[in-house]
Amino acid sequence: MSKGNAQRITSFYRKSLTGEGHPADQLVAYQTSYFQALANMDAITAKQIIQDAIDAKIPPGTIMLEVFCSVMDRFGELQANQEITLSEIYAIARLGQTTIDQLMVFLPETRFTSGTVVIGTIAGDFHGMGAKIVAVFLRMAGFQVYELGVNVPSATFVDTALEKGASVICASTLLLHTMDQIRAIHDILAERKLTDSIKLVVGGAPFNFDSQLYKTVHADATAINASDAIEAVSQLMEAVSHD
Ligand code: B12
Repeated sequence: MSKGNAQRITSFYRKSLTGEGHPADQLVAYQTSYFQALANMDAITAKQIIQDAIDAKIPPGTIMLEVFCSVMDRFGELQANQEITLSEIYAIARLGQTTIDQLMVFLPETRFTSGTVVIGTIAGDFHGMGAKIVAVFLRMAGFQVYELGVNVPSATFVDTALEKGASVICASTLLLHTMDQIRAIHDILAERKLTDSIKLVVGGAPFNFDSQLYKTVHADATAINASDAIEAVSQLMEAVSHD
């Protein structure tokens, strides 16, 4: 992919996905009511709030990142402070999954012209929503994306990338103790002399808490959310095509 092409894809989709210019207080109102609906395990109200935000012409990508993801982060804080139980988080995550499905309909994929990507959540980790949203955004940006799901062994990322002709592996983890598995993807790539032809992008909560952590696991890049993931993947696709 040419440099101009990568930049065009990135700037176009960033704009259409995140819809710059929506008043912060409008988003805060949706965040507050959506948070409340999930906390009450009220699926009907949660669905209605998301529909209201769509009807108010807030771009679905913005709703996904600024309402859904922000609210899940807030539940993460409550979990860390032990103000909410794991079984409650589990039930809330199930409701969250229906929100992803509700919004995905409004985030259609584009014809594949940007390159091929393999994505999954690393072995030992069953947090699957982040990788799923990144996959949706990458498809919108024209990437062909192979989703491996959760609890994926490091070697499977590499084997699938080779099989599908992918130039980028996207590995997600939300747990700190799975860092070795992420690093193992790089080690397998290095062992097979593939580091020039297949690049590694990592993401998830630990990488968002520490922006330099990706270097420790020898990844090529990280991105804090699905919108920024488009840019990171586009740049690496370009690097591969120029090598
Ligand atoms: C929901 C949730 C769960 C659900 C998951 C359900 C599911 N189907 O996914 C359940 C209840 C199962 C769960 C279980 C556990 N959880 Co949990 N969980 C969460 C919570 C609250 C939200 C995660 C989430 O889905 N967020 C919404 C998604 C969309 O956001 P995201 O994943 O961050 O993804 C975005 C970005 O990070 C980025 N991104 C993500 N992946 C990638 C990949 C690439 C390549 C790129 C570029 C970008 C990118 O883009 C995404 C979209 O914008 C987080 C809190 C948090 N702050 O993350 C804790 C959290 C991740 N969990 C935590 C823990 C401790 C656990 C358990 C160990 C608890 C336990 N005692 O058993 C277990 C682990 C189970 C396992 N082995 O996987 C901790 C992890 C702490 C740590 N340092 O390791 C957190 C941070 C909570 C906390 N603050 O303590 N959890």
